Amino acid sequence: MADFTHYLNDCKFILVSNREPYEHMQGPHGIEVKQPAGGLVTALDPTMRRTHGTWVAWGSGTADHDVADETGRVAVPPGEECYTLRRVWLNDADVNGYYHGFANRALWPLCHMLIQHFEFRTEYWERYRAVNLRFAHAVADEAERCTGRAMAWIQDYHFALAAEFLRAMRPSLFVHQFWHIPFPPPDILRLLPAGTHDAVLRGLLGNDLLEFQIDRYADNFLDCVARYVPEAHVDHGSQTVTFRDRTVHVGAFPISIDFERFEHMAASPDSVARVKTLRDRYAKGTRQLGVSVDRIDYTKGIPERIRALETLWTESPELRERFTFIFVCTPSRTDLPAYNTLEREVTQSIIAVNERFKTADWTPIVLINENVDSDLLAAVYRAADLCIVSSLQDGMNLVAKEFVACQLDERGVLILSRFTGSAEEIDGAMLINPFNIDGFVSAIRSALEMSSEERRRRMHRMRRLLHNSTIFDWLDAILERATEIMGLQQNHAVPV
Ligand code: ADQ
Repeated sequence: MADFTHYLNDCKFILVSNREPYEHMQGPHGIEVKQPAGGLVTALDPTMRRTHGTWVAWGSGTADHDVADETGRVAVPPGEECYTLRRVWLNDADVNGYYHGFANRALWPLCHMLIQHFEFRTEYWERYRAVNLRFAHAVADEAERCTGRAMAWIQDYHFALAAEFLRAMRPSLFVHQFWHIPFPPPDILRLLPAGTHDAVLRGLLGNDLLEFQIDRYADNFLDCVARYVPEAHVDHGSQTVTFRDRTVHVGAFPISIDFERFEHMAASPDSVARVKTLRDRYAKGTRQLGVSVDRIDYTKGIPERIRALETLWTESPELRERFTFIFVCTPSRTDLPAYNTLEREVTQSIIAVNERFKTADWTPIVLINENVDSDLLAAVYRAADLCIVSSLQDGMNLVAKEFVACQLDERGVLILSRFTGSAEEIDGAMLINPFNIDGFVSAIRSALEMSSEERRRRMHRMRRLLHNSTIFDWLDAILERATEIMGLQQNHAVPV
């Protein structure tokens, strides 16, 4: 595992995210600790352990209060206690306004340019501001506790305003932020009311460095600043903004996965046995197996995918019984009506497709409507002949990269929406436009007909590329750039 401590010598590292790395829950036998399975926690937890930093996050667990001190601090990981988790407490109204409201009903659809889902309410915005301010206070307090330098690293669209608040509280603190989702062009951002879209931009300009997944999102951000923040000066060439006598750096840092971990999971004896079972059941003889994996979210192009499969089996009856599709999807954001409606629609349309085409020994779509553990996911990816990622917009999309990592036999074809960040990085996938159903269908058909040599050639190319572009390379590139800018700032600091 890569070591990043040299970037953080004598510098306190404060990480800020909405979700916490450890959640304490009331269980039937007392307090239990849960660690979310996400790639970000897996990548950052070892760095936090080695640097003894502080992770500031929403204390969402039912027993979080019971184990934290009066400021919300608790030492983690349980039993090892090498870094501090500082919990920020949110009540139901906070969660409703800040998280479900402004973050997920306003910013999420706007950034994905799916404006039919966009909903702005003043109360959401006010809660979002209040919660961002509360997080900024917690971070400033953590920075105050150290004598030397400190670096705060903010994650994502939940905290568009935190950097500006922090800058006012602790002007010397180095602050940077990774924006995991797309950033929209000016005409979309301005659907937020006047005074709000420019406040979001000014908030983000509180950072010293702002990291996006790809250059296109960074360019959109710079275009928005040029248009809506008159006092800022944008230099597209150097990707910098001069604002209030400071330089804000902007750049592209494509996130990735722990490639070797997925490779190892796919290669394990358990996985080999599961691959055999899956292929015996769904891909015997000349039958092929497709897969998709996602949270049920309107950005992921799930209805479009079902429609493409239905059209394929309608127009090419010879492919019935020759191609089975495993649909792994997990409900998400179930507190929002749009997500509940989508989940119902997805289930109903899969049932309808199966009713229409199924035969005595063939079910076209196998629905796994739950969260699957990553060992099983690795086996499903390895067993598949093709994987479909059909997002209408997606910051990066890690499923595409996980599929490639698990394709040890280099048999699979990746059908990838051109509207994902991954599509701009990975060379070797079949790119589709999920809005163009006919083009989508013909891509699936071509993938099914693709020769094994062509599949191997494409997959080999993608595997080679992603081997050298892992989540650790991502972290390394960001910390290297951040410390470089920090060094530049120190060299230019005027002695007082
Ligand atoms: P997401 O929108 O959640 O992430 P994605 O990048 O695909 O999208 O990551 C989803 C993760 O959840 C993957 O690791 C996947 O394996 C897992 N997952 C999904 N469904 C699952 C299931 N049913 N069972 C088990 N695991 C499942 C946001 C942005 C993305 C960006 C990431 C990281 O929207 O564009 O790539 O953050 O920056």
